[in-house]
Parts: sequence; structure tokens; C-alpha cells
Amino acid sequence: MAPTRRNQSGLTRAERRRFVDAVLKLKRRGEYDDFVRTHIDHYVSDGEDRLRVAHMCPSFFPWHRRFLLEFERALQRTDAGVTIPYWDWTKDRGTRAAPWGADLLGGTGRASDRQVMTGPFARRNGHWTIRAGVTDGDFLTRDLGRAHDPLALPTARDVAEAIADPLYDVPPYDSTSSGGFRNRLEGWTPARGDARYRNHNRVHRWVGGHMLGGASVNDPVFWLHHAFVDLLWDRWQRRHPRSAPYLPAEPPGPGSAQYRRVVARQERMPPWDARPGDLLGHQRLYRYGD
Ligand code: CU1
Ligand code: CU1
Repeated sequence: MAPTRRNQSGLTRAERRRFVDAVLKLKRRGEYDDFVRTHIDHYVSDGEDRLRVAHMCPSFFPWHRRFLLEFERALQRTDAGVTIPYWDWTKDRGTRAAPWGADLLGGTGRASDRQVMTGPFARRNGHWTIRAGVTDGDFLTRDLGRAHDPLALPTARDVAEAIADPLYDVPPYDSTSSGGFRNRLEGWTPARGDARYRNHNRVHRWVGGHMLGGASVNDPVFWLHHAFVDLLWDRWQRRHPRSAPYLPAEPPGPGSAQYRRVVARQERMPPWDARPGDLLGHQRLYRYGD
């Protein structure tokens, strides 16, 4: 049977420890930082004149699905029984709630420099040094809920609005797409200030610190967040069984501003030999449980 990804709030103490231990093992071997670098390399925005496969584009969901699978397989090479837990941020909303305990991700950063001081990923506990995408220091930073200027996590209603959209994505297939499940859930809007970010993007803002940019993989909550985003993609598919599961079906032509900037259903998503069309279902690879 396919392995099951479970809600982090339901993990036993032993299951939390096994997940953390497997992550720390990849970090020690240098493999973890390769994942951070892959994400940085593919963090391309609308303003750049390059192919976008990970963000601000239709392949946001399949690219991250494959990225999580690669990471999960790496974890399973260290402990075959481990899967990536998911964090349902519509339910576990407090800055002290799960998953922020000292036996899973640790808590928020301290006020002076946002340095995470508790849990397995605190620099001072000796196992987690930032090596890829270092800015100010080599320690993990967070600012849960943005204490000086509070920001709320997205709600179940925000997610429901995204899932209600029957179209997978709409032109111009970037951060300015005014409809479509992909941009509604990825979470770009034309608004200013906090209203600019909703759903997936808003969670990155809420965690703060390393989660704000291309080096967000440095914070292991990245995986729990994206596992939930992956689960929400499932919910959209089940809700709209007659919708095209991926758009665009064909590459935008040479006359389009998106020519060679986004991938169509059967085009390759670097760095893998994988196409969005290969990743529209995961049920044979893993499942989601409670
Ligand atoms: Cu990403
Ligand atoms: Cu993300």
C-alpha cells in the first residue's frame, strides 16, 4: 500500500522524532542543502525573462509535487517508514500550537534577530546551520504571526474560494492571472500591503524569516506547508472532475508574452525529466490521511 502523509497534529511523539531525525540526517550529509539550492535556482518571478516552472506559473502545483516526492524519497532512504506530514494552517493557527513544539519544528524567533531558539532546528542546539542562501547569519529565522504588526493566517473560507474556481489556470498564466485555482491558491493579488498575499503566499508571510524568499526550504516547515498545498490541489480535482486538470494544454505561441516562459501539460519541468501531465495524480505513490 502507498505510504500515508498524515496531519502533523496527529503524530505520536515517536513519529515526530523519526521525521526530525531523518531530516537531520539529510542535513548532516549535505543532501538537505541541495534541496535548498534547487529551490533557489528555480525561484524565477514574472519580471525575469526566463522559464518559470515553480512559482507565478501553472506548474506551481506539479513542480512542488515532484520536489516533495524527491525529498520524501531521500527521507525514506534514511528511514523507510517516514513520510512528510502536512500542516493544516486553516486549523492549527496559534504561534504556540502544533507544529511549533520543541519536538517537531521549534518555535518563533527571538525579538532581537528573529533567531529560532527552540527545537531541533535552532542553531544553538548544534544540528542546523544555514549554508545555502545565507543573508544575515547562519541561523534559522522566524517571526510567527509577525508580532510587531500581526498578520492572520488564511482561513478555511479563503481556501474554499480558491477551490470553488472551476478553471485550473487562466491567461496570462502568471502572478497577474485574475482567476483560476492556481493563482487563487498560490496567492498573488494586485492589492497592496498584506492584501497582496493570500493562501499559500500568506502562510510564507505569516511564518516570516527564511520562509519569506527563495531560500524558504531552509525552514523545514516548508515541507509541511507544501504537503498541505498539495492536498488542496487534490480537493480541487475532486471538486471539478470535468475541468481540464492542467492548463495550458499547448505551449503559448511565439506571439505570446508567455512564449517559452511557462510549461504546457506535456512539456518538461526542469530540473527533472517530468511533465505536469505525469503528476496529475499521486494515489499510487502516497495518500493523505488524518
Ligand atoms: Cu516553492
Ligand atoms: Cu511555497
